[in-house]
Amino acid sequence: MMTSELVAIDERRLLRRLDDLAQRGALPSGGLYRALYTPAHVAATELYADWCKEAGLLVRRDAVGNVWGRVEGSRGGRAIVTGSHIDTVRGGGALDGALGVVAGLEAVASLVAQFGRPTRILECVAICEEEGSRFSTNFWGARAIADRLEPDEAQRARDADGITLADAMRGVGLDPARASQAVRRDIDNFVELHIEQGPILDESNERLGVVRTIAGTAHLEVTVRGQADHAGAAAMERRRDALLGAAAMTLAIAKVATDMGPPAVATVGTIGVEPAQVNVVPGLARFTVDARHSSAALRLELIAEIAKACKVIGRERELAVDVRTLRDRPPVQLHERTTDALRRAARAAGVEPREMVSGAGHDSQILSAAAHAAMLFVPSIGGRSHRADEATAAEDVVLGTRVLATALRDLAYAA
Ligand code: HGY
Ligand code: MN
Ligand code: MN
Repeated sequence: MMTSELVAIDERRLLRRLDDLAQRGALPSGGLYRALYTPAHVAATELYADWCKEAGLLVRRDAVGNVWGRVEGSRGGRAIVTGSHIDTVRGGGALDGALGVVAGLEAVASLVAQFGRPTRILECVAICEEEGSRFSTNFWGARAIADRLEPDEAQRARDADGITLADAMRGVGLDPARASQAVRRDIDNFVELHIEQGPILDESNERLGVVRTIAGTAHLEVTVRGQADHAGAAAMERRRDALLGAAAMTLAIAKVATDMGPPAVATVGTIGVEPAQVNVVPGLARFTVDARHSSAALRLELIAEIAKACKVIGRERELAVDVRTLRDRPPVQLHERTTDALRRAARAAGVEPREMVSGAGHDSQILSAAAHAAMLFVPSIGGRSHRADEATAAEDVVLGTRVLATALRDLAYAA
């Protein structure tokens, strides 16, 4: 370990770049949307690549479009990596993912400028996709790195217009047949700075958190089948309205999570009906459920209770109910010794970081299968995230970046 002084960074450059990145994908109605392989996404990754070049890093776009900036270490070995995702949710804010992308680069650039070549390979990365906001898949970038892509996934995943992920890749000059070449087996540590996205740090007036556990997430698709009917001629008591059933299920799902208590959460985020006509009783309703818990056992119980509640309502209303699992990611514990590097760096700033559970999903949860992963949180004002007014105080953005840089110095410049 080197000196315990906090690493200096270029604060103005960091904040300006966060603003610049937020212009890529800015929506006229407020907020931003950088969906994988769209022009806004390409513009953001090109900007990031330019900044990496400016810092004198070796820049590379991998087989799925993750962009890496690298400095070789004098002793080689396995790499020390920092970064986050450059895509956003629809109408998202300027920091979810972007903070870890811009701060990661700032940390690496500052270290190289001040301390020269590290002993270990040091890299920053803009991960191409994490949010699942365009295609029927998520964590595409991190899963490619961690060798967790499914066979033919790029051919199967589609966006709302029916465009396959494979075609979208071709559209930006990537070959879907080569996606597996993005795998990295030589990463030692992955350290990610991220906004908390919840209210805990902000409400307790704490400035830094380290993540011990990332909650597991299940995405379910529930299909409810009743009977389409005439909206004028079918009497209310004779109907088998699929949407009314789905509405009752939505309320029941929220109750299951509420009754289980924190940190159980369950969200119905999308719903559609067929035939979707103003004067037809819906014969089919289909909705998604996002269910999360940080305990492996309680998460399974939550999922089972949700499925049971839907089935019970289906029986009561004479509706057929099918519950399908779209994706299922168990909770993940982050790496203790790598987290220690963050704890030491936070203490160098005079801050005892809070030990936290993340309800939000992160690239680190995927990369922890391929590397020793650790995460640092800075406060989200009002706990706001996945919305346009997501914000973190500038001094916390700066503090988080300096602590990240200090932890990376600890890891990458060790004798
Ligand atoms: O869904 C999540 O938790 C993440 O923001 N993608
Ligand atoms: Mn997000
Ligand atoms: Mn994120």
